[in-house]
Amino acid sequence: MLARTIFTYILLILSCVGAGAQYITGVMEYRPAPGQFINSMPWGCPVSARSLVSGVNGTLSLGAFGGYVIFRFETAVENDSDNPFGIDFTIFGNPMTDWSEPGMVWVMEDKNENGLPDDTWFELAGSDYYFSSTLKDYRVTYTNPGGVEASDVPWEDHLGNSGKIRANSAHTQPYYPLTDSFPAISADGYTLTGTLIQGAIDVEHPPGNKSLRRAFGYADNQIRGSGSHTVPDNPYTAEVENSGGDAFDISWAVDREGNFVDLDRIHFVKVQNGILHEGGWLGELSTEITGVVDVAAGPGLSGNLDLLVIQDLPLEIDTGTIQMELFLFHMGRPVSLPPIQWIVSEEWAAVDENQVLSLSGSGPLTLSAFVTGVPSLYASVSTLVTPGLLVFSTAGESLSRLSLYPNPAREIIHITGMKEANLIFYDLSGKMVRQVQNYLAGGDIHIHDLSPGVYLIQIGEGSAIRWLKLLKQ
Ligand SMILES: [Ca+2]
Ligand SMILES: [Ca+2]
Ligand SMILES: [Ca+2]
Ligand SMILES: [Ca+2]
Repeated sequence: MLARTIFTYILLILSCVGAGAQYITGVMEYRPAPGQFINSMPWGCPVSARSLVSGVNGTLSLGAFGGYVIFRFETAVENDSDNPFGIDFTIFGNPMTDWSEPGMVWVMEDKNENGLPDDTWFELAGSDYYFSSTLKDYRVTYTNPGGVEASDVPWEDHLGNSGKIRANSAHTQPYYPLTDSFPAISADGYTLTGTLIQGAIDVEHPPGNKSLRRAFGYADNQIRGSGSHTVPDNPYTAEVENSGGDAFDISWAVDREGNFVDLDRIHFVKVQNGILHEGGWLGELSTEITGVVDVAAGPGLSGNLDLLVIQDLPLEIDTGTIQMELFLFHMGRPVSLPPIQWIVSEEWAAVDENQVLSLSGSGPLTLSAFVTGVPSLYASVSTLVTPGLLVFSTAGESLSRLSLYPNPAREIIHITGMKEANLIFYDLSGKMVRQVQNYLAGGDIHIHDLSPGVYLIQIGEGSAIRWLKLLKQ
């Protein structure tokens, strides 16, 4: 009877942890950056780091840029070429559609077999590793503002930029890691070093704030699926397959010079927030993770392994030419770029054979690229082109002093700064939602029937177009 009870108990444990799947077995270090979740449960205390052990439903925030956690697996995670899509482990976070908080991932093999992460870290090169905007060895120093309540935490980077991790009313505890919980962090200030990526972030249009998902290779980036934990997502498709979450291939590991290192196995993983950005009402961008699982070996799953990636354009651009950056990957490693065909949504935009974008007009713009002859290898980016120079109407009238008020607005707006003009309202997808003919400056424009959100108002026509941005509440 006792034997049977024990047997049932063991079966229960096995089914609870996913029939023998390997999860994190220990956390070696948790060194968060300041952030709205730090020093509070359940996301930002030392015990939060331990919540990652043995499953995928933990709660850990890394705070702002550079905050990190290091954990280990009991048995090495093998870089097994039989794994689905070449993927070796999956990290789960809490991203949402259009809200990613990308964390960089580093791996280490316990070469000297002492059970400690004192060997060499190798970065897993994700899609954004290759963008010119990515900065390696980026250093940020945070200063403790002190006090027993939330207040802004000043930061300074090694390039001379500075800013603050802003306190918000939803989180009232101090954001700087407190000495009682984090004795290894100086109570005055400390510096965190890592790889900084730019991301594609728009926090100027609440409530529709966006931090777009990176193509592949980052934590807290792809949402969770409903399949078995040990059967990974295919990171080379945008869709969520199998377990979802963020799939990682040890074969992406590079040394400091960016050369691939071909590791056979790893024991330690470091996840580190790679973004330094305010998230508007969502607070600073901070990577969260909830657990990590070793992928089950075994062939039998196939899928697309090629991916074309274009570096995101800023939300608004105003220059005449821009060097586009695009990369073709096979199993996450860049291959030489084959001939590319571009499709532009506006005839005033063109991309030449050196991937230089030229602009001779303004308005919403979408650019798509595909590998010549392979339309399924496809990527696209969107932006708004605004005239960077002072624009005059055909009558020589200056349009430089346009103003729109009130803004934000609910019911009625007014535009001044010109005599008479035709107005066209667009939503952010580029769809025309309203036209006003022969509008006289200062007159009422009723907007109560527009849905809340951001609109772009085109004022004038032809060579005299100017744009204003309206936030409808
Ligand atoms: Ca692999
Ligand atoms: Ca070691
Ligand atoms: Ca996928
Ligand atoms: Ca998150």
